[in-house]
Amino acid sequence: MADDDEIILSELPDDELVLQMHDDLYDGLKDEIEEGTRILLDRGWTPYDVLTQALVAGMKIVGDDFRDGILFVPEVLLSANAMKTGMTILKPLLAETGAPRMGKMVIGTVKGDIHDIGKNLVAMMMEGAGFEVLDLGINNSVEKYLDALAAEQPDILGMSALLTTTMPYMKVVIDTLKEKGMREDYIVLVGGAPLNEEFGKAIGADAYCRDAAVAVETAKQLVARRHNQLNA
Ligand code: B1M
Repeated sequence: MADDDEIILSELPDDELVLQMHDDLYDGLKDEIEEGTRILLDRGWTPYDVLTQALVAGMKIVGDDFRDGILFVPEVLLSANAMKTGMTILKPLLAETGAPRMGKMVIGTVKGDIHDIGKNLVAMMMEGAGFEVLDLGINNSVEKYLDALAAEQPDILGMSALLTTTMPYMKVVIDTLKEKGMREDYIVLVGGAPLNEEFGKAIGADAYCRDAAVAVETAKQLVARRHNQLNA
């Protein structure tokens, strides 16, 4: 029998369940995040709403308290793992939209940086929008990006950086593409919390993407523009 004060997630109304999931994410409770994610989906929530309202919004609270020195790396790692459990459930559903093939993207987090939640989210949403995505993971050197570009010939190169110390590496990659005369072969999109529009322009990217939804919209627009130019 359950303790008197044990919270039964399935008995909570939607708004309270979402708040409880924020708490559970904060506490790094993987099983509860998995259960909450499934409950919301069973109640007819779209995968996108579960992702943004329950998981991403919860991770924002974790991020704020990490910044303010209230949470530390081990706790944030647990939250990140709980978040990934929820994302694993949502991934096939987001990819299942039956959208027509839009193009191909190679994406990875830059060298020196191991943050991958935002990058994974972008990859998931791009797949959901009909893009084929090759995810290079974290800590990618310029050589790794170049090898993947040569092997995959994508329309888009996506790079993610979450640290002010690693974001300049994006310029190293773009400059190398320029040196090799390959820059115009790809649309280069960049993103990550410390970046902004100005930085994206300064390093020579085609666009800075504030979030995963913007990444999808920008990718669609730039790929369409490129196809029109090639067919003109
Ligand atoms: Co780190 N960390 N962390 N961390 N961490 C930040 C980034 C930080 C801002 C926290 C803080 O102090 N406020 C800070 C960076 C400060 C700075 O440089 N300005 C920081 C630090 C300092 C560090 C360490 C140095 C801590 C230490 O060891 N002392 C260390 C660095 C390790 C390394 O990389 N070498 C470190 C480690 C970690 C963990 C391992 C504990 C964990 C990562 C786990 C993982 O990713 N598997 C972690 C986490 C979780 C965070 C925070 C709390 C959350 C990041 C996250 O997942 N956000 C973060 C605080 C914050 O960002 N406010 C922080 C949720 C995610 C959905 O958002 O990643 O922004 P985000 O992605 C968004 C957009 O940015 C955009 O779309 C995404 C979805 O909408 N986007 C793209 C991202 N990439 C894109 C690529 C695109 C397009 C859009 O390509 C086209």
